[in-house]
Order: sequence, then structure tokens, then C-alpha cells
Amino acid sequence: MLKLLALPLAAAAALALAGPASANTYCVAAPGCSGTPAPGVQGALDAAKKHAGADTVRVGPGTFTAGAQGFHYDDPAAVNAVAVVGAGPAKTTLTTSSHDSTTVLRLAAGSLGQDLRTTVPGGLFMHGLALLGATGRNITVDGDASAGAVLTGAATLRGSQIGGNVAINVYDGGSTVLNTVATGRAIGVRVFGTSTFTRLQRLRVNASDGGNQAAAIGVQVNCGRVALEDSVVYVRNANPLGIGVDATPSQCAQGTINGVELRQSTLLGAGAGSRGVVAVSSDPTQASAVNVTNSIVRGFEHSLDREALGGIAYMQTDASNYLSQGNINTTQAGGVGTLLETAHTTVDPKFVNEGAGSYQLAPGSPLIDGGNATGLAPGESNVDKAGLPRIVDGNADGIARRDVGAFEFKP
Ligand SMILES: [Ca+2]
Ligand SMILES: [Ca+2]
Repeated sequence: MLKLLALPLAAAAALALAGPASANTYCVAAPGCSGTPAPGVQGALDAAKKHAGADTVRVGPGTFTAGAQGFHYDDPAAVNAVAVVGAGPAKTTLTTSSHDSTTVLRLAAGSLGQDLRTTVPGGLFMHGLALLGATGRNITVDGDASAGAVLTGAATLRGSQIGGNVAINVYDGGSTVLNTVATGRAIGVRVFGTSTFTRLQRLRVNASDGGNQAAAIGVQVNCGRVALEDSVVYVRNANPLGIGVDATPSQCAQGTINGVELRQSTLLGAGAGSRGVVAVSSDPTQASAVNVTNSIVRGFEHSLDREALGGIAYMQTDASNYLSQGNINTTQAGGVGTLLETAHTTVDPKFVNEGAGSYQLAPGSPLIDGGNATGLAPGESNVDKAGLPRIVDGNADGIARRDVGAFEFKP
């Protein structure tokens, strides 16, 4: 204390200046925004980058069009992050005049985008949103993206509606996608990960026409480890055929395991050639391992497809509901692996209204409290697809136990 008091005035003043940097707000056509008016979105982002300290850019209602660079913020320093906040996805739209290799909004690590829409003009390699370790919240991506959202470096995307030829591409592993609707023409969510878990929780995933590919795929794990939980994957109207979850190694480094933990989810398909859960490996240096737990795989010609064609492919199911007769389970050409099924059921799940798209369990469903007896796994969501508690006593026997599928029955 005495030493501090004894500091010369100049040194004391320097200490005061070294305190936390201030936060600025930049206002872009945002009525009621109290801050520094900025002439445009990119101008505001550039000003926020120049100004030391975490800033906010408020973007008002309207459509804001970037050039070939897209709107971008590329300072990954946590102390100089930016939050880009619109007036809501129905009011604030970001887009670009480019039709080639442009991302409409790109944010560096630590930054945040929320409450806005990006709409993507058609073209080559066009993306709506890139989160490089950044966070996106309540964002709509529509238009004609080759990939609606691209997540790298432990990004987080939540509460959003993402569309594209591929709706969401995830690189690196470590990213999290929550409470989001991913609608891809070819692929809903595609993961090129590492050994770090990618967490996908409470998603609605749709894939439709395959984008001229051989199949439309709900969740495709090319490499890496993925936990897909409390989600609905819908490929029922896919053309020419739909695959729910595909863990076929591709474009992985040698020795990479691609593993999927599919928990408390509901996969819906239909039609000739359709496949629910797929693990195929034809390369002895690559392994595919899928665990299907407390899940419903319904309507596919082949509920499960495990093929070790010279490679390594394991599949296990536990307390899951699917028809067996179309299952593919084969080991050839020196391949390794097995299919292990535990507590498997084939009963009709009795959805509330399957034709109308209500996949909650109706009262009396045999899958109520039909899940396994284990508690939550580390990091697992404690709520179901609807955001309501997961492990609930649904049959009044005094024992709280999981249901099978994305929705937990509430008595
Ligand atoms: Ca700043
Ligand atoms: Ca239950």
C-alpha cells in the first residue's frame, strides 16, 4: 500500500491507462442503437478490429450486401473479439454480390454472430456462415449455398436454421451444434473431424434430393468422432435414396478412427435401397465404429449396414428399435468387425402422429421407459429433443428410466 502511494504521479496514470480496454458499440442502420454510427457492416467490423477491446456491431433491419470478400472479422484475439448482432433473422439480412468462393459472414475465434440471416446467391463454393472457433446463435442461412455453415476449430452453433447443398460442414472436431435445423439437399451434417468429439445435440436433420449424388445422407461422418444425441434425422423423401447416419471412412488420415455414438435419436427413412445406420470400411488402415443406443431406426429397407470389406467396421446396438430383416452384416476380404445387438426391439414405437411428423411417443408406447438403465454419459445432454428432461419415469413404476428415441414421454 505504502509503495503504491509512493508511486510518482506519472506512473500511477500509466497504471490507470493499462486497465481493461473499453468496449465500443458500432451502429449500422440500427434505430435506438446507442453507439458510434458506422456507414456499413464491414466498416463497423473494421473499426471494431482497430479498436482494442471486445466490441459490438449492431445491424438494424434491412439487407446488407458484401462484395467478394464477404463480411469478415479475422482477429482471433479474445481481448479484441466482436459480437455482430442483428435485429432478428426475419429483419436483418446479410448477403453478397459475389457468385464464386465467398462466405457471406466469417468470424474468427472468440467472436459471435447472432439474430440475423445470411442469404447465399448461387455459384461455386458459396457459404453462408463460417465460424472459425466462433459462436453463432439464432442465425438463418438460406439461398443456394454449397455449404450453409462451415465450422472449424471448436466452434459453437445453436438455435439456428441452416440450409445448403450440405447444410453444415464440421472440420477439426471439438465443435458443438445444438438446437438447430440442418436441411441439406445432399447432406445434412458432414464431419471431417479428429479424435476430439464433435457434439451434435437436439438437431433436426433433413436431406432430400442428394444434390445429384448417389444418396441423400442425414449425417455423414467422413472421419473423426461424433456424438449425435436427442435428434431427429429425416431422409424419408430422399431421391434416389436416403441414408440416415453414415460412418464410412473417407478422406481420413491413415489410422483415423471414425466413431459415432448415436444416442436417443430417431432416424426416419423409406424406400428401396434406403439405409438407416451405415458403417462400411474397405481400407485396413481405417476403422469405423458405431454405437446405436436407445434409438429408433424406422422405415429404411436396411436398418443397419455393417460391411468390413477388407477394413475394420464394428457396430453395436443397445436398447434400440428397428426391424432386422433387411440388415446387412458382412465381413469379407480379410476385414475385421462384428455386429453386436443387445436388448433390441422390433415393436411399433407408436408415435403420436407419424404421418403428420409427430415423432413423440404416444401414451402406451412400448418404448416408454424402454431405454437402457444407465445414467447420463459425460457431456451428454440431460434434456430431450424438445428441451424437456431426459430421464423421466414414464410408466409410473417409480423408476425414472430413459425412453427410446429423440423424445422422452412426459406422463
Ligand atoms: Ca475491438
Ligand atoms: Ca422414461
